[in-house]
Amino acid sequence: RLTWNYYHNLDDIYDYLHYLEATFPKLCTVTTIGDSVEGRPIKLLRISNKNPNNKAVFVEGGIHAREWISPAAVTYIINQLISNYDDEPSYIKNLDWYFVPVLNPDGYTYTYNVDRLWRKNRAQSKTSDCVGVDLNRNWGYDWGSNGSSTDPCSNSYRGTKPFSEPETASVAKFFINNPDIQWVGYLAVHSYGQFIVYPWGDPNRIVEDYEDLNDAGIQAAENILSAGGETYTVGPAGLVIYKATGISMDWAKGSQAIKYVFTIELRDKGNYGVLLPAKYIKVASEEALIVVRTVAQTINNLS
Ligand code: 0X9
Ligand code: ZN
Repeated sequence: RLTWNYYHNLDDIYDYLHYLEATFPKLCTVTTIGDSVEGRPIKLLRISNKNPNNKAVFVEGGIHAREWISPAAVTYIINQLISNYDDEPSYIKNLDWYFVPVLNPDGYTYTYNVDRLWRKNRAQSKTSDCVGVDLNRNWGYDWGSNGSSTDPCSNSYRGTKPFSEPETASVAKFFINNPDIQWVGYLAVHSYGQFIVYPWGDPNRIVEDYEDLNDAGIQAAENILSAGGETYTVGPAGLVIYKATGISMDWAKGSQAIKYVFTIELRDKGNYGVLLPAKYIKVASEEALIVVRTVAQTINNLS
């Protein structure tokens, strides 16, 4: 129902999720965790064998509208896990997987139809004619300070308060409403730059289990290389990329105490940037899948 030869629109991505639920009803469940500013549903796919002991991993895609490789890679990962689920190793099947391929459906629709370089959501400001909040500056952990902007015209505008936006608030609400899910992983998929980074977004703070996260990140980057993929730089986000606050990954670690939390910046290193040609979807998505598998293996080795 989907292909990975070109970038699909939102309707095709959502149709694909419902196709999976209809085709694999024992494994796949689609829910709407909330609605965007413009009223589009934010859809979540759960893949689970319903083993009651399973721990869980959340995969967030499409928070930045113009990073089209992100929803493409997240749907690719879903497709790879589901198409041969029975033959997947136990490190995959012993986890429950929660995928949001497009956390910013308004922005994605806008970049698809109107302005290819749109990044933020489509919230109207009360104080400015500029549109949009950077949803990756709007989360309720370390919100504010100078890792984000107070200017509604900025591409890193943080919004008026933590979780001011329905897109980020929907994820927080989903976590609050499901206190029994035992989260062990949170992966945010972005482009570009070829990074595998972990908290914090603030370069002046060091995460306490730095070594565990770095080891897993290095292992993922090595696995990508030995599979013939590209070079990925591993490290703390604020140091190896730049300072950013109110990001989802920091909220997952700092507020939800999730152990394995990463942001992946997929291909490339700036030649095409967010305009990555469709012929690279499969190779870039395969690299994202390797990160997912490596994190799942790392989690499996814990217990
Ligand atoms: O700025 C962001 O939100 C991410 N980069 S992107 O080019 N995809 O917009 C980086 C988030 C990772 N965190 C930090 N760099 N601190
Ligand atoms: Zn991004």
